[in-house]
Amino acid sequence: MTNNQKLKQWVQEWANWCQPESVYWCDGSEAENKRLLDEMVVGGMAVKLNEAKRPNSYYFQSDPSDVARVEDRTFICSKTREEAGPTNNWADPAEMKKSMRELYKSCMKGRTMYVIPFSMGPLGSNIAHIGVEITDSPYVVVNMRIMTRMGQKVLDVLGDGDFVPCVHSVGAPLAPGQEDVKWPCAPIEKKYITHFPETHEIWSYGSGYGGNALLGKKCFALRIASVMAKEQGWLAEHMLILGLTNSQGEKKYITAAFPSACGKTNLAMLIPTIPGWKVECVGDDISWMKFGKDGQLYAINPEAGFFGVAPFTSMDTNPNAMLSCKANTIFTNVGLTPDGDIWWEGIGTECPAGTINWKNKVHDPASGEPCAHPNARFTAPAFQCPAIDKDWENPAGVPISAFLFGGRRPNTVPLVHEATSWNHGVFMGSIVSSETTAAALGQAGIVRRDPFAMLPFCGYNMGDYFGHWITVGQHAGAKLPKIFYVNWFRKDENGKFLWPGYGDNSRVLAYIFDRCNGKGETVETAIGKVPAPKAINIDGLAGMDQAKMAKALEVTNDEWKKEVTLIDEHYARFGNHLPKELTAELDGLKERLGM
Ligand code: O2Y
Ligand code: MN
Repeated sequence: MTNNQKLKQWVQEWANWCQPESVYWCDGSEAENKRLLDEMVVGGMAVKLNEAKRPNSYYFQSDPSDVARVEDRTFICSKTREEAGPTNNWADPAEMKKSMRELYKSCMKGRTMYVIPFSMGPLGSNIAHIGVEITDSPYVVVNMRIMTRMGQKVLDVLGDGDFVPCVHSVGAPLAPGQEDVKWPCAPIEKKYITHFPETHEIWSYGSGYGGNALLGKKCFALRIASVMAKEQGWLAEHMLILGLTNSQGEKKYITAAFPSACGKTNLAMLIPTIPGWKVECVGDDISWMKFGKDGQLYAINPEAGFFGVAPFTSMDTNPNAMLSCKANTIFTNVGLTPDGDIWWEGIGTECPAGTINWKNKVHDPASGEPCAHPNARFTAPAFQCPAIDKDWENPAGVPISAFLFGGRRPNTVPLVHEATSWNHGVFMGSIVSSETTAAALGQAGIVRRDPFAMLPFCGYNMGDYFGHWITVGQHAGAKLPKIFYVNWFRKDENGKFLWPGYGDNSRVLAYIFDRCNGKGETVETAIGKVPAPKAINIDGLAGMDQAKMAKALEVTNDEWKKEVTLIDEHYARFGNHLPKELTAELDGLKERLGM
């Protein structure tokens, strides 16, 4: 329990307004977790998986209308539209609160209001922050128990301190006697995922899925935390964190920002193909970094679990992820096999006859319909990852030696290049892009900018966010990480990938490791330093030779002249919020290209 008066009052006010049948404070215990899961099984919302095959694991199917984050329904409600910037949906905070309060009125009728105190980051770490989510979804409670540190221990650390208040409702009140559905939610036009940067509040209504409902993740750890980070001089980033150990036993930590669906989880858990090297995982999605007294940036993973995409995760593509979800895992929108286990496309085995698809129908492989929804997820405890780093819960964080940015580009962008200065690195982050594929929504072959992989996650004006990164580089006594840009996805003239990816990405990581030690030969180009021929070890790499490597690393000024035109358009969006340092970087690039 708690004596935090502000917290108690806040909960009481929302309980009065939402009218739940009861209010329950989560203690985070195993018994509580089991009770909630059992209740959901009895209520038909969850299926307990076969204990012998998938111990203590549960299966959920969402409503077909509630399967992913809803960016169109996500709002940054700063005082002015300008503060939200050109890349966010903006709404007036007072108006948004007024209309959402109407939606929240009596919205929890017939349901329990759960109060979830949670810590983003190891309890008591000075890089961590505390939030409290109220929700009427027991599914959210059991997921938050995996994804965060939650319960009484958080209230003990909170004392009478400050917390980020997070309000969530599935928006589906129950009339007396009304039977519940297995996945309650509201129609799309009533879904709202809203953020109030001035007051560090989050209000979410109508969705029970992932980033819309587990408010510690994208809403707090990125959108609100990015605002806090700017105010307080730290970084809240959409970055994996990995530990890299070379064959001599020397270790460095690296973070990497890639747009969603570019393989962050795979890189975070990579198994190197170069003998003697080791990758260990601190986090697969989000990194919070603060300066230590020694001037280095120290990172924590604010999360405690993985909310990973299931389809195409297999013992071939990511054995560590597969082993992370071998027990104590929640699966959402995957297939359910007749023997009570899970299945999805690309899992590496034949789909057993009689498997139920995510829409609760017997899967028909001939139908062309997938068995698992493409955004089907596993929620698995991070400590179960066989490659988890021994310092993943170190409250002091891990010291960062390098930042990587990257996206999916079939041309133009070399396999790896290095910034020549901090501001040049910020420039690289600001132009992160991916080319759309046929599978993505909309047209294929369009270059989409996703600066710092934060496009859907920056809680304020993205131009000011660039400015914050410039300021971080001016921190007194800072020993800043080196900055690199990688592109695993470059293709040859026949449309074939030039680089094998997966475990062989360790060869690029090894080169980056050497660069951080002042080793590894480079060649200067207009866009930065690329590895000299033979600087990347390709020993034993089937199908690779120096000619192919040269293509993977090639910087073509004509391609970059076209790119600069696109960067001009991209930068124009930010008007006078674009830092002058980035204009200077772009001008420098133009000059080096002879433009
Ligand atoms: O669709 C969702 O709600 C999940 S999105 C997500 C989940 C885990 C890690 N990253 C992401 C993302 O969109 O970047
Ligand atoms: Mn992500």
